[in-house]
Amino acid sequence: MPKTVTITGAAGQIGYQLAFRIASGQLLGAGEKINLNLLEITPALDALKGVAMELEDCAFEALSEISISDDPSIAFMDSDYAFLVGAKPRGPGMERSDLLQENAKIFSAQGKAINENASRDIKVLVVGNPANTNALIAMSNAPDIDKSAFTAMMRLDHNRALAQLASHLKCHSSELSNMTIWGNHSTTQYPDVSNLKLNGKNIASSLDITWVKDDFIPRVQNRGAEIIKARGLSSAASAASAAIDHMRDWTVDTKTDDWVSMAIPSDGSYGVSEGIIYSFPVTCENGSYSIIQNLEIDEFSMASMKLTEKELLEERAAIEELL
Ligand code: NAX
Repeated sequence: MPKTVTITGAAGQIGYQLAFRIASGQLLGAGEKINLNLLEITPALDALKGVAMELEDCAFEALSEISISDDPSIAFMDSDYAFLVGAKPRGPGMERSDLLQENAKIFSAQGKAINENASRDIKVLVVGNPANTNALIAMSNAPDIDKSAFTAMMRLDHNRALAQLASHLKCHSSELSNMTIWGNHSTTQYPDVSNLKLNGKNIASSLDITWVKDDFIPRVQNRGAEIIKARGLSSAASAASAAIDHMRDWTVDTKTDDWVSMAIPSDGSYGVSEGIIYSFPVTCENGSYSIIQNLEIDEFSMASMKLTEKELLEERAAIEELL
């Protein structure tokens, strides 16, 4: 039986990358057949039709069927993997609270459609911003689906941090491990190198702390803006790549001697308020993730983790009535 993969906002920048990479087998392997359900808003349906035509023209071995729709109940029908990418961007003069409200409407409708139509074992990754709070809204509107099915993307931040560290340490990012992004996918996120290893050896104490605090952390926090400045458009290929990394690691196991950063419903670990979608270091096994426990948290880290938690609590308060 083919697995069903849903992509929302599939005619957008990230969706256009994601659909082709998934259809070519980069999520589940080329031998695993998939159906692609693509969702867009009505005015983008013509563009979406073009995306579907191009997907057909690739004659991908793994791709069985493509469905395009502007109806979430069709797009989430029997969905096993859902990438929630489509979101309302911040328009001119729009306050952050307006942005939260506008997106809350989209993600509550999609949460309901997931609840009514998707596979009970669905895995949901929210990419559309504000991703963590959008995931919280979708989760709250899908009471029949296990809460652990709802996650938000921090993997781009995680990968960006590894790339910056590799460049600074003059090594390859694959030689680095045990780095964490805590909190919200926003400029308050906390990239934490307290446990960083190079080829399995802890190197945190030998890092230049001034570089970490004054260069590395702000650079990772603001990398999205740096890309926009250079490209004139926001990150798209790197975001799609990170989305596949996130979902594939969640489905297949992660390396046992490392961890990844995923925004997941907080269970209160490390004193983080329960329920908010907060990024933790996790390992994945048999399709489930678990938070790495008992890491030592110093004063600087705790203050940074609290700051990003505060922002998520404020976001939750702004859309409380939709939960
Ligand atoms: P685009 O504007 O290129 O594409 C978004 C697409 O979503 C559009 O085609 C739009 O028609 C569609 N859409 C809007 N509302 C929809 C709805 N209710 N149902 C279905 N489709 C809908 O944006 P793109 O560059 O692809 O970015 C998509 C989202 O990812 C944005 O919210 C962006 O901020 C967010 N990002 C999140 C990242 C993360 O790490 N979590 C990083 C990359 C990216 O900035």
